[in-house]
Parts: sequence; C-alpha cells; structure tokens
Amino acid sequence: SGYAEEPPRHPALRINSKEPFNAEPHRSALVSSYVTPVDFFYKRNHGPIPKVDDISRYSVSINGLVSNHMQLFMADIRMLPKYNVTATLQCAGNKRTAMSKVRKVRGVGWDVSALGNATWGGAKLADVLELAGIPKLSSVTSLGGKHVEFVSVDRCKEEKGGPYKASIPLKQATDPDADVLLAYEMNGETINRDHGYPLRVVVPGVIGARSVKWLDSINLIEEECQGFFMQKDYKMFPPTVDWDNIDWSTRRPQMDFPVQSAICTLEDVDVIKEGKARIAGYAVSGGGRGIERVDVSVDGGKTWVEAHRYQKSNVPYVSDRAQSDKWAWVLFEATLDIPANAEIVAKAVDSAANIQPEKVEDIWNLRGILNTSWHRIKIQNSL
Ligand code: MTE
Ligand code: MO
Repeated sequence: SGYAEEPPRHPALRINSKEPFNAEPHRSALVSSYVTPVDFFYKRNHGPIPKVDDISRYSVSINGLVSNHMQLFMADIRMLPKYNVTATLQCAGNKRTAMSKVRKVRGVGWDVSALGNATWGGAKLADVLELAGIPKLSSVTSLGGKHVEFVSVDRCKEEKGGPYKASIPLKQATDPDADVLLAYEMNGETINRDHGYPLRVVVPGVIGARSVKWLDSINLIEEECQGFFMQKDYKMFPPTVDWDNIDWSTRRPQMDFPVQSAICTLEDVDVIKEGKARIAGYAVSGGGRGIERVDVSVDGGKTWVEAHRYQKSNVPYVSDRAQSDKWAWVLFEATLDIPANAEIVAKAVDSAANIQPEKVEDIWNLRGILNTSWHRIKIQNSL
C-alpha cells in the first residue's frame, strides 16, 4: 500500500484519515503554548511519507526558464545565511467539519486545529534563487520565468501517482521580506519526516497547500503550476457553484488566507458552571497582516468585549511589525462572567480592518475551504 514505513505519531492526535495520514491536536493543546510543539502540530498529507535514507545524496535541482540550471545538496543550502521565521501554517480546510454541517462539502473533515505556529529555520528562497543567477525582487527571469514551481518526491492519487506540486509568483519568491524559506529545521530541531524532512518550502501568510514538503526540484515556469492542487482544488467558489456546474478555470488558486480565529478552551457544545470562566484561543491573518483586535461575546454576538492579546507568553501583543511576529498568530484570552445558557462567540479584526464573516452559510463553498466564520460555542450550565 506504500504506507508500511510511516513515522511514529503522538497518540493524543485526533486522526481524521489514516492513509494518507491527516490529524490535528485537541483544541486545548493549541493554546497551551505560543509555539506549537512538533508532536501537536497538525499533519496534512496526500500520500505516504517519503523516506530519505542517505542525506549526503539528497539534492534539489533548479530547472526551467533560468540560465544556470543547478543541483544543490544540503551542504550548499546550509552554507547560505540561516533565518528563523515564526509563522503560522494553516490548512485551507481548517474548520471544514462545521461548514459541512450546513451543506455537505467534499474533503477531509477538520475541527479548528488544522493549523499550528512554528519557528522554521532555513535558507531564504530569495538567496537560493540568487545562486541560480536570479536577482532579488525579480518579477521575470531573462528567459521569461514568472512563477516558481515546487515539486515534491511524494506520490499522490490526485496527481495520478505523480508528485505533489504548487507554485508562487517569482516576485514573492525573490522578495527577502516575504520570508519564503527552504526550511530544514522546525522549532530548533531537524524537521521531521511528517513535516517535510529533509527540506520543505514555507510560504508565510499563504494557505498551507503552497508550502510543499519533501522538496525535490524548483522550476522556473511561465504560467502558474498546472498541478491538481493549484488548478482543481483550493479555489474559492461562490455558494451557487456545485459539482455539476463547476468550471475550475474561472477562479484563481487561493494564496493568502483571510482573517481567522477560534476558541480553544471549550468544545462546540460544552457544559460549564455559571460564573467566571477563562475563554482563550488563537487569531491569525494571512499576507503578513497582523491582528488588530479580538472581540468575544457571551450572548451570541449581541454585546462584545475586547480580549487581551499576546504572542510570546506574557508579552502583550503590539500591532507593530517591528515588534511582532507578523506571520504568526496571536493568542487571546478573556475571563468573563458566563450567564445561564450562554453562547460564546469570537471574531477577529486584522490590520487592514478585515473582519470575519458572521455566518458560515454566506461563505459556503463546495470544497469546504476557508471557513473563517465566527466561532460559536453553546454552553449548557451544570449545577
Ligand atoms: N507537500 C507535499 N509534498 N505533499 C502534501 O500532501 N500537503 C500540503 C502542504 N504541503 C502536502 C504538502 C497541505 S494541503 C498542507 S495544509 C501542508 O502541507 C501541511 O503541512 P504539515 O503537514 O507540515 O502541517
Ligand atoms: Mo491543506
């Protein structure tokens, strides 16, 4: 089956699919630390986990519309300046289960934990491409390359047994401030097999699908990648589009993710005592837009209070890029009086004043992506 050599995983993960392995932590694990421990970081795969046995022979090739074709070994990549970037990776399918309750959608079900916040260590893609003769901040190569395609070594059925792939615009790839990494470390340790050993792409602020794991080659191409996950998946359609009238070519591949938040200290229907309770969760926005505010309500959204926000534990969050991790989530908390039969709601506002949509019905889409609607939790009081 190809699944005989899967790595060991933490038993506390909630498994949403075994083969390929898709799993997320319980909600409470997400808010217990600002940086998500590797064991509790969600795992999203489309095929068996590849195994690289001889790291000295592992290399990434750079091909396509570029004058210098190159083959880079791990030693070459480690020779480049190393950057540590704290960035939240979020699957576009996060909160899909809740969207499916409105009207069935296709795809692996996820609760609110198909995301995690890690410190990724590696070389900047902009530096790697410079080795191949492509200057910083280029939007086209001398041979007409406008997109950078990442091809993996894994095999998935959506690609008819071929490798997983995706692309980003050359402009973003060669912009040092975009912080796109070829990462060989996660939280200060060698990145493990589940998360892309020996080398993965990390595209901060963009849906997880573009952060290709187990990188095999980089191609400079004229049009964006024509692979399944760019062209036939991870696109946002209006609620009127269904499987019998879908035209994939009418929409662009999703890149940045919108403003998102979730409460992580409670389950969807929870039983707690009346009185004070601590409500905590995460909020994050794509494209490097920080979080401006998180509002919490205990009466279903009639009245709101602003939650306290922080990044590194106990350091108050400042919406100032110079002082904040701009690609990373903020955690929020509020200790509130919980009335009888409360309905607790959270919504976040990002630095561009984008606000999460109220109702999942309004953003329903057949693939069940980007459910960023307000997170609501119904409380049943115990005595
Ligand atoms: N890269 C490869 N090669 N194969 C994959 O199946 N899944 C993508 C992306 N990169 C995938 C991949 C998706 S959809 C997501 S959300 C992230 O990896 C998940 O990364 P993680 O498993 O490290 O959390
Ligand atoms: Mo994903």
